[in-house]
Amino acid sequence: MSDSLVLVERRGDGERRVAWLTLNRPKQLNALNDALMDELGAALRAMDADEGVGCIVVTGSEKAFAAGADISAMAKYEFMDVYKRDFITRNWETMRSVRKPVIAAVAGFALGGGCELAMMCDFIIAADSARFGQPEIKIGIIPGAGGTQRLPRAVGKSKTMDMVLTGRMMDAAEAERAGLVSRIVPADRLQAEALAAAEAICALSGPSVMMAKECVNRSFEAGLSDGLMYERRLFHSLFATQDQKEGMDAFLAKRKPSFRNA
Ligand code: DAK
Repeated sequence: MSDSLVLVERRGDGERRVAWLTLNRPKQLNALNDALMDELGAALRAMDADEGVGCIVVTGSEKAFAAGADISAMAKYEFMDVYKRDFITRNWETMRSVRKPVIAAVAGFALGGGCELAMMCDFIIAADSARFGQPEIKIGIIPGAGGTQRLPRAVGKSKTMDMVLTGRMMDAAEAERAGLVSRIVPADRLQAEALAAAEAICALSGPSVMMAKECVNRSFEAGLSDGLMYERRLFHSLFATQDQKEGMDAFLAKRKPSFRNA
């Protein structure tokens, strides 16, 4: 097994391929330390810039997507250590700047920073073995990578309060009912299903995929009128692309489109 904390592969057969990023600290249940987050950030930046990549999948092991930030690394920190060094904000925020779609393929534990990392991705495909939670309260802290902000946007206030204040876990079925995950698949099908979803995205027009992601993300930042205007302007701009002509011509000619990402 490689020493890398994040394994980077390219999967799929299409012209644009899937970047497959596997968190690789299995003995520590993929506890997220600074070195791992540095590697993940570097891989995300590289794959986002790679013209041959159309979609990114982030995954972990069968037992854990990630069981949270590394408690052994955090245990000794004082307030001034974390405040002055802007504790782990530096490498955690990379995910927010990725423009290509990122799918979290989650099996096993996604806890604390692991749940927050999954929520930073564009959508979550969960194995039936997945368990989500924000248990930080049990070790005397609170979620620090967006859990108190992204979880209520996904599942509402009541369930977020329940999760954050009691630290309990929810299983995949509850997570799907609550809207945290987009779909559940049998654990032994997780990789195949995530790859199929990512390949389907790779086959589409890259610019329209990126604009769709931008617009949905905008809905979390802007009021409705501004969000609608943002969508309208990007929608209009797609009529300047070759791929819009190709997509519509192909539909009318009853053939498969051949997108050029232009
Ligand atoms: N950190 C370090 N090591 C961990 C770990 C973690 N979060 N989770 C598990 N491990 C290690 C265990 O210590 C154990 O190591 P050894 O004893 O074998 O050396 C090994 O992984 C296997 O774990 P267990 O023996 O405990 O396995 P079990 O199946 O019995 O239990 C478990 C699995 C997931 C229920 C349990 O390991 C557990 O409760 N883990 C801790 C979960 C947790 O509290 N997570 C939240 C951590 S706090 C921020 C960004 C992020 C954060 C904060 C700020 N900024 C951007 C500012 C995030 C904070 C957190 O995530």
